[in-house]
Amino acid sequence: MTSSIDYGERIPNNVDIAGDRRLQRALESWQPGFLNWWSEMGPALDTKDVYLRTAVAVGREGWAHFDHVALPDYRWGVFLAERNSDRTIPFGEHKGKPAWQQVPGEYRADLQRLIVVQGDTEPASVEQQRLLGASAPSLYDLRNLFQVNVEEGRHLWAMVYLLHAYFGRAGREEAEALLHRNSGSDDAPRILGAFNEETPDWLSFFMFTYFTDRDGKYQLGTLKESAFDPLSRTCEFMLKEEAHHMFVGTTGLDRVVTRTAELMREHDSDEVAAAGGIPLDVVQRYLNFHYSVSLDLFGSETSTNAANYFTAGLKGRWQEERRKDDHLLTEDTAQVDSVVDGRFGTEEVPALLALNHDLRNEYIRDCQGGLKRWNRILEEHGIDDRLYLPHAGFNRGVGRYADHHVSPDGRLMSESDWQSAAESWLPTDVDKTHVMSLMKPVYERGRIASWIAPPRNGINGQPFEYDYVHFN
Ligand code: BYC
Ligand code: FE
Ligand code: FE
Repeated sequence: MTSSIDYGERIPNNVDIAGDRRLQRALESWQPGFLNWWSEMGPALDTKDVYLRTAVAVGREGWAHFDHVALPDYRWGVFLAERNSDRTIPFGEHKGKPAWQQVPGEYRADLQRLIVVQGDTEPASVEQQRLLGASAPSLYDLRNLFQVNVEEGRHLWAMVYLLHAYFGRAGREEAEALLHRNSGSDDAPRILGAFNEETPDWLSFFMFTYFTDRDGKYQLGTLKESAFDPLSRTCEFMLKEEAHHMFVGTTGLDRVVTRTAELMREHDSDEVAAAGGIPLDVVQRYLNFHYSVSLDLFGSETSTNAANYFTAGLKGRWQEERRKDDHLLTEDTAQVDSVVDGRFGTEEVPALLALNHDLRNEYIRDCQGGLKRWNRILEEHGIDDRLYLPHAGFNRGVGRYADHHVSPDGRLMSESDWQSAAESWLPTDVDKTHVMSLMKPVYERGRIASWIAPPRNGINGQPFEYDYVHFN
């Protein structure tokens, strides 16, 4: 069955907001604040309209509709995946009981906290990407940026709906606070570290959508397992949109590596900066940075929070239902990567404590896919250099490695040795200046900046030359 979405409503939705006057009034009174936030903190570039995808239905027959729309008129809505009324809780101490349609009192604070943390990241990323429109390498890329931005805005709506619908007055206050914290702000920063970093250029943007949106994929995947059914259904729908964000990162980096490889061949040198390219070692340093700050988003390797969330049924494991164990984990142990007596080793801990480590390792495995693709591109161009994922202990601010100094190739070092080598591992001022110098907008149809190859395909079957964005 497909429930279609009525775009005549002020807040398009498939959760019958109109049937609950209190909720409708609460969301309608939050909406102007959101629109105000969007105009102040959202995309700074002025455009007439953009070729965007909007959710129109939630069902098998597809859910997306493409059209040129003015950004401020984009219809941010509330869409949940269809309800399965037989759904039972897949893990934890309530395993096998019916999924919750309301929030149990004893889990109110924890669930609210998880929803607020998730909700906080969504507008943060829009704020981080605010200025990128001014330097888009093509109209196709500009359109993809805005698509990601409007959907992250919608993900904020998704969490705000849950706060308003299920968490009463405290939820409404948290919904307000989501518009007041800002990425990088001194007095009211965003909650998680990576969301207070800058995304000043498009290489950073592609790294962010590859590595940081992918944390989103894994965190949403665990919340999709939640016993709280409205959260589960929300996350299931968000994951459909998330796939495109990661596509933007994956193919964006494919195209950067392709262009760099072409220039290396053409000039028979890895010095491609003068030719308007991004040298491979700069790509590696950006990768090292974004990967390491994204690993921090998984929290500590061992976490009583994670154990409590799991036991309560609030947050599961990646693909919980496919795991072949009792889904309770009370008797199990796990090996966690550690530094033991000054060397890398593992430590055995109760499996329940190791869930952040488990999720992080699923994520790392997924990240390897990009490295394979980019190295295949280098190989196809006859280039011997390779990109790699740094050691999980490199440049970490959270968890067991935070007190250690680890090189990208996995050596434990003294702090001073690490500091003096960091120049060759993390983006330098020279790297950033060079990358910024390449960030000149290209707004003519079918044209592309010097530092990136064009995409293989356009969006929704349109050619690369399509007029994805119109200006005033
Ligand atoms: N920065 O037990 P611990 C996305 C705090 S991305 C700052 O180790 P826990 C998106 C932690 O809150 C997905 N603080 O960790 C991507 C705790 O504080 P309290 C976002 C941190 O709780 C791109 C203390 O340290 N979604 O959607 O197991 C664009 C001890 O924590 C950090 C979620 O994160 C940090 N990096 O796990 C747009 C899902 N790490 O409680 C969007 C919801 C830890 O002692 N969040 N802390 O005051 C969670 O599941 C968990 O809160 C975390 C942390 C995984 C983040
Ligand atoms: Fe999101
Ligand atoms: Fe995303």
